[in-house]
Amino acid sequence: MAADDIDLASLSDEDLIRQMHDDLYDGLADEIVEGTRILLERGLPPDRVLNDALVEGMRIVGVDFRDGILFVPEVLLAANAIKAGMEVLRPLLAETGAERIGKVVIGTVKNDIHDIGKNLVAMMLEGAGFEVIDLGINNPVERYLEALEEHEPDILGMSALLTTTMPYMKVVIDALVERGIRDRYIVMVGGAPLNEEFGRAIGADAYCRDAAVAAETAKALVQARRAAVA
Ligand code: B1M
Repeated sequence: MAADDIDLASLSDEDLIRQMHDDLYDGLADEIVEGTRILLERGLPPDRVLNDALVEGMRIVGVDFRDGILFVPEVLLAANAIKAGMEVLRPLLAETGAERIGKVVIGTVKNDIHDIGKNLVAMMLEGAGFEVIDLGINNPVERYLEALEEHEPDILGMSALLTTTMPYMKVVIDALVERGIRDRYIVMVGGAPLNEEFGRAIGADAYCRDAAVAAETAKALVQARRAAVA
């Protein structure tokens, strides 16, 4: 049974989604897992559960975090709760019958520990048929370079959620240029404070506003590159 003895299974889809926003806000991971399972059992598509229940709930948390109503400890609990829900969705979002179509190295940049969006992007890329090497958070340029050398991916993906850390993406791209290896990789960037213009300005191949766009863009760019060398 959920918080305050609310029987989540008795709620309509809309009420359950609203309740999940509250539960995410309160950092109630068990309730988020239960709500996610109920919505899936009722036949809601995983991307709808993800966007309407989980990501929208986190957006609401973000607003109150910005306004000083919520603080880091509460937001950490909300982050744990959304991650618990994402784990239920993972096999559905990352499942693919398709052959591997390419390899991606992805990570959040140095001094940035936000990983929820990056994890979603990684899941959707797996679902689109990519092998994903996830470097986690707080990656210095050296870590990206090592991983590129070790894994020889088609794509380098970088995520940043802070206006103070997004410029670091250019540090990484400049390092690729300096070493004469920029053209070996498709560079994709994303994260809430970025936009198309920023992506262009730092020399990325693509800025992607969300995980679904990232998966589509990755497929299109890898196919275009293969076609160009064929
Ligand atoms: Co942070 N935080 N946070 N935070 N946090 C933001 C980003 C902030 C906007 C909140 C706010 O003020 N409204 C603000 C940044 C302001 C700014 O830079 N202008 C902020 C701040 C200030 C901070 C701290 C500095 C707070 C402090 O300590 N005083 C601190 C910094 C820590 C650090 O990194 N050094 C901090 C800490 C934290 C927590 C640890 C508490 C927690 C992170 C937990 C975790 O990730 N494990 C946290 C959280 C959760 C948030 C908010 C509330 C939610 C972020 C999130 O997960 N969104 C966030 C507010 C917000 O963004 N509205 C906020 C859900 C996720 C699905 O979306 O990450 O945007 P998002 O990812 C999307 C797209 O952006 C895109 O696809 C994803 C899925 O569709 N995408 C890509 C992302 N990466 C991509 C890569 C791609 C392609 C697409 O290609 C490679």
